[in-house]
Amino acid sequence: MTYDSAKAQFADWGVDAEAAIEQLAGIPISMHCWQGDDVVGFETKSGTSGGGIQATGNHPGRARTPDELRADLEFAYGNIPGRHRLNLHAMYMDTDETPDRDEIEFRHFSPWVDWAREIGIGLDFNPTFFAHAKADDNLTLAHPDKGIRDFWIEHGRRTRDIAAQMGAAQGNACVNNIWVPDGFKDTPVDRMAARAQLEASLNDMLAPKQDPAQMLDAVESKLFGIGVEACTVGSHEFYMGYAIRKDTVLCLDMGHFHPTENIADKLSAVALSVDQLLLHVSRPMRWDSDHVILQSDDILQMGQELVFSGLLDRTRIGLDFFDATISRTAAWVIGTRNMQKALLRAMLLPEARLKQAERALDFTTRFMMTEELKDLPFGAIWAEFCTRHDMPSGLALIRELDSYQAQVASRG
Ligand code: RNT
Ligand code: ZN
Repeated sequence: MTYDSAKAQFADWGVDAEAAIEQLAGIPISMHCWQGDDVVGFETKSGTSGGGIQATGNHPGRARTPDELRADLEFAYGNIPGRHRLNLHAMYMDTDETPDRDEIEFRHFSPWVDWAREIGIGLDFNPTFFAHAKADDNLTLAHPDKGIRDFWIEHGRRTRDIAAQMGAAQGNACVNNIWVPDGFKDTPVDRMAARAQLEASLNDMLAPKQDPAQMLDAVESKLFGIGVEACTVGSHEFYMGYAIRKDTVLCLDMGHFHPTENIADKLSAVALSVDQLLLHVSRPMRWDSDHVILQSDDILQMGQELVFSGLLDRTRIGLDFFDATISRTAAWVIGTRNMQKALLRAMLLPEARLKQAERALDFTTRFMMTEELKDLPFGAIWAEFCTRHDMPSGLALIRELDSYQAQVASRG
């Protein structure tokens, strides 16, 4: 199937494949640094995984240093069409110093900033409220001990400063996403105290004004995690309300809801109440297991909702998966490209005709169309998109991924 004949087939349905290719090129995906090293980070002072998140598997090639991680990222970006972003966690500092979390400064991240500028990507950022001795109770901002809370508030404030400096350096806002693990393994008797405490700590942390052109605060909810099965303090309702009242970005992680909930369905609902959204696109198999995203129905629906609900300009698309049983760089490349494919598939749908059928309550037409559209030659349009960006696809991509994995496999 040539591009021209594929394009003609889409044109029959009134779809402009050229326009879709152009639109997709303008959508950055914020790729998460932590897929490259199984969420370990580069702190020397403290750090074991924790907070109920853990990568499983021991595939060879884990990045052990910032230089290795950057090399892996460069390889990944080199096989993903378009210009993208890097979502960096505070535990990925690159410095000879050993600052604790409440001591970090911009300079501890400046190698990342210089590198991002050199290769032309934007940075997003995250405070790290896990993998630290002061988070061992799975309580941080909601901890009853003021000393512990103050430590984490200071950490959060510093990440906001760092994110703002990153945003200033790159000339666009760096999103600083707040996720805390706080919760209880067994049924608490004072949920209200914990939630009021989280609210008060967040207020303190967010009190210093930052320029929204430089950094944006986002808040990420969760349903439960390993070790916090009975109650997560920062639940969806908690952060939904918080984001509305405090005008922060609301982050929806696809793994942080009941497994049968449709996260794509939530976008239009929350977008009526919050201005900006952040996504952690993920694939929760049975729980928040952060499997690499596929072109599965959940992901395709996410892409379609972003396009059809007109939310692309106020949604930051971030990814959050980590799988250590397969090549980590292949996971990045295939996962990120799958997000792009989900968007492209949506852009290649005859949106107006589908919506028209639905408004006319002609569900038969909507049904016939959605099913017949699945047979259109999407792959030829995607291949053309890759070719125009000088990126491999199909067997050539697999050769690239295999050969890079072979190079890094000898890492100890
Ligand atoms: C944890 C959250 C959070 C983390 C990253 C590493 O459940 O999804 O986003 O995965 O911050
Ligand atoms: Zn997440």
